[in-house]
Amino acid sequence: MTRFDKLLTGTAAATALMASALTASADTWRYAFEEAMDDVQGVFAQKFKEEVEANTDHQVQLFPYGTLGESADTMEQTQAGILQFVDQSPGFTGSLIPEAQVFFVPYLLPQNTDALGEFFRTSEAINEMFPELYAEQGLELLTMFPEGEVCVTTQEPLTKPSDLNEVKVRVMTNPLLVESYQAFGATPTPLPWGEVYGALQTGIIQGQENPMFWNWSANMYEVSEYITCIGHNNFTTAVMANKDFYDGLPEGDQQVIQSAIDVAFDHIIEYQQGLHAESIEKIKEAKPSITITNLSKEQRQPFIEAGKKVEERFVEMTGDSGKAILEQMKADLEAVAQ
Ligand code: 6CS
Repeated sequence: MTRFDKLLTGTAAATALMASALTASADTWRYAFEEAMDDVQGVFAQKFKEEVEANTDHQVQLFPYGTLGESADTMEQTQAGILQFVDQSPGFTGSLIPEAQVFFVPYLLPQNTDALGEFFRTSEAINEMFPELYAEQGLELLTMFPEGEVCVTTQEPLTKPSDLNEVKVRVMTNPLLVESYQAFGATPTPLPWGEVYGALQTGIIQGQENPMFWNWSANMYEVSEYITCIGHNNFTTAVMANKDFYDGLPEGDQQVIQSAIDVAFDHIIEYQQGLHAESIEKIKEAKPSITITNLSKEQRQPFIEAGKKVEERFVEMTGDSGKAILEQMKADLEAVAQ
């Protein structure tokens, strides 16, 4: 049984939202995210709420995953102005904003949380280029932040791309992630989150990828025998507001929102110190038979080679705009590395 078994879908989610919209006053801002209250996105959202409520007369009502449907539903609700804030990861934003798939170019991002924090704080691509692309979709991009190294769960050992031959690996609904797992030799299977546990349990898929905190908290270890970190990615997420709502706010409220985002950002970077290692310990304790492996530099090399094709595909898929973002991100990462 997962914590998400009570997922509301379709009509039920819409009814819940309507009911809450009717009871919420104009002073209440609604904020949906893709995880549970005590997961990374939930910890961020709680800090944001605390800051906003301490500094304005507004209340922030939080909607964790499972209360309003899938990521695609909460994005629609935000674009429609029913929700004021949403956390949606680029893994689900790929068809809306193709350039956001840059976060799935393998081996682009470093794994160190502090370096990533500095990158997201200072990056011109993140802070100047992406907001324009989100604005075109009616969204005010407030921040992006890392959620941890992504590792792959499977039923059999994974040390080289050929181990993924005929292995169905669930990916978020993002075309470039499909390209990545094809390049790695697997059979990628895009699915919304709510279908993943059941699909692993029934053997419809054999693997999936996620940060270690999520492999623990969403019980991915229960339906997997191996967890392998190949170093190919770090999970990125994005928090945004409905743009009309945001633009219509008094400057004072916009400033409170921006500083609440800054406080929550620092908090979430700090919160994640040691989280990957702690999650590994919890998984091993809950399931001693599981094998958790960090591939060596040599073992990663074939995955790195395969990943080069994916970067080329990203540029083909997104043209000059994607190429400019990719180049800027590389320059921003280089500046942080120095
Ligand atoms: O894999 C997913 O779909 C989910 N993974 C994380 C870490 N957060 C939310 C997302 O839906």
